[in-house]
Order: sequence, then C-alpha cells, then structure tokens
Amino acid sequence: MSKPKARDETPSVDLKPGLVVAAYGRHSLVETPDGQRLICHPRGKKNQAVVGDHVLWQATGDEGSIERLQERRNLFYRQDEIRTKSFAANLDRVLILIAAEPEFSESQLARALVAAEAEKIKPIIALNKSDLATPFAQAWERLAPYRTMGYLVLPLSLSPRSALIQSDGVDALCDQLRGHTTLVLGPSGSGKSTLINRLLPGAQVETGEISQALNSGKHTTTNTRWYWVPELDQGMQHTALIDSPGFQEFGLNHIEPTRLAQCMPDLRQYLGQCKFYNCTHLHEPGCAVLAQVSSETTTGTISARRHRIYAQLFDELSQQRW
Ligand SMILES: Nc1nc2c(ncn2[C@@H]2O[C@H](COP(=O)(O)OP(=O)(O)OP(=O)(O)O)[C@@H](O)[C@H]2O)c(=O)[nH]1
Ligand SMILES: [Mg+2]
Ligand SMILES: [Zn+2]
Repeated sequence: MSKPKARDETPSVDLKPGLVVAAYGRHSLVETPDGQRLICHPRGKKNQAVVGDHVLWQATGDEGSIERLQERRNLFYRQDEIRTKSFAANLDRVLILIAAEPEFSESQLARALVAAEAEKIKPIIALNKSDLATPFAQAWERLAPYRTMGYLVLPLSLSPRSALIQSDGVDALCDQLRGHTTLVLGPSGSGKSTLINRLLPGAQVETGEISQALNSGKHTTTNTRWYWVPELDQGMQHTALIDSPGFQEFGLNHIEPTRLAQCMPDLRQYLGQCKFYNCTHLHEPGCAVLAQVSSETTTGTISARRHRIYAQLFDELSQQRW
C-alpha cells in the first residue's frame, strides 16, 4: 500500500525564482531573472531571507510571498549575546574596507577576518583615504602583520577629489571584484557607500558627504543592499557589490574557541606542532604558536598584538559557553 502523499510534496506550479537584493525587518526586495523588483513577505512570521539568498516566491497581487529559501553556499554573519545579525549569503569575497580616518579597531578587523575564514570566504582588506597622508601612513603600518600573513591589503583613495589621481588604487581593487559577488564591510565612515557610488555613479547611495552638504545629520547606511556593477562584468560572470551598515562590535559567538586558531593564518601555520594535541596556545609548555610570538627581546612571525587579540577572543568565546 502506498503512503498518502504529504501535503508539501505536491508540486507547486506557480513558484518563481528570485534573488534577495535588500532585506528589511518584515519584508525583502526580490529581483526576478528578468530584472523586475518586487516586495516579498516571508511565509512565516520571521523574515529569514538575507541579501544574496536565492528564493522561490509566489505572486500575491502586486507583491509576493517567499515560499522557499534555496540552499546557501555560505552565510556571513556576526553574533553576540543578544542577537545574530546576518549580513549576506552566497558570497565570493568579503572586502573589509577600513580608512585612515576614523581610526580602525584592529580587534574588529581581526574579528571580521575570522568570520570570513570560518565561512571560507576570501577576505580582501582595503585601506581608504590615502589622501590623508599622515594618518594613512600610520594605519598602513598597523596593517603590516596582515600583509605578512598573506592577506591582500590595497591602498585606496575614493574621494571624488582623487578621481583624477592615477594612483588612487581603484583599478587594482576592481581587478579583485570583477566577476564576483563581494560584501563590502567595515566601520561607519570608511567609505563603503562612496565605493558603490564611485563604481556605479547612477546608484547615488547616500554617504556622509551628502549629509554634510545638506546639513541634515549623518547619512549612514541602514540596510544591506545588493548592487550590480555591469561595468566590471567579465564575460558571462556578473559582478555585484553589497553595501552594508557600519558596525561597532563584531560578535563571534558562533565560533568554537578551539576553532579560532584555524581561522587566523599567522597562528594556523603552526597548528599540529604543539606538544599537547589539545593545546590552547595560551600558556602551555612546548607550544609551537607561543614560540613564534614576538616580544620585547625576540622577533617572531606572530605579532604580540595578534596573540593578545587571540587570547581575548578565546576568553570571550569560552566564557559565554558556560
Ligand atoms: N578624505 C577622504 N574622504 C573620503 C574618501 N572616501 C570617502 N570619504 C568620505 O568619508 C565619508 C564617509 O563615507 P561613506 O561612504 O558614507 O562611509 P560608509 O562606510 O558608507 O559609512 P556608513 O554607511 O555609516 O557605514 C564621506 O564624507 C566621504 O566623502 C577618501 O578617499 N578620502
Ligand atoms: Mg554607507
Ligand atoms: Zn600551542
């Protein structure tokens, strides 16, 4: 005797594919394969779709309802004690955009890098505002360990004033973005929206600059949003940039403390060489990681600051589990 067919197995005739190009609390903006955009509401109460999600939706009048989320290749998110904040899904790259001003937090940079490594998404670091020579030089110096551990660190000047300068770094950055989907991430004021406007003048994303001119308070990005950049397309490969709101705190509660060192390339290269297989690389004798940490008297391949960030994170991620 054949089992009766479950209700949700009946083929749905009217489901259409779409891409989430903006996500709000209660609804999403979905783009159809022919480029139309419409507001879609989630089936359940909670809107679980994030920018970059592929969905199946059904028309309900002028709007739509999201019936299904397709499987994700990856999901980039941060999590603290209170909540999980998803940025975007199905990414090829995360561009961490920091600037000479405001001064960036190395701890937040390290956290964003760990989050990208944990999802196996290639991170690129760009340091913006190279026109501000003195703070730029200092910031560039602070990034030395990140270059040494193999990350691509690009100097950049995105302000319209430097558009005429040939060495603004935009071309080198474009080479990295071409044909990929990239989430642009970074603290408020680093120039994320300015980058979108620079590559896509028609986008006219509000930036800090506009608000100063209008004297109408700070124009900060409040929603993650997808932008196609056809100018950078490579053959059949489409280029997309995702603008996101600046963040202050990048929580990594979703990462096991014992996984942390694997997500930090400068530490990762020594894993498996410690005396104890379950070494935490904090105090153990015979630790291959500790042996490489620079001190006042010795120069190692791991900067003292990086190890301090590791220790702080390890502590933070261990505490909230008990
Ligand atoms: N001097 C200088 N200023 C820049 C440069 N790039 C961007 N800015 C300015 O930095 C300010 C902030 O830029 P935004 O693009 O709004 O920064 P954002 O990262 O989008 O900020 P949030 O949306 O708040 O996260 C604006 O006033 C820009 O004009 C640059 O290369 N040099
Ligand atoms: Mg912005
Ligand atoms: Zn160790």
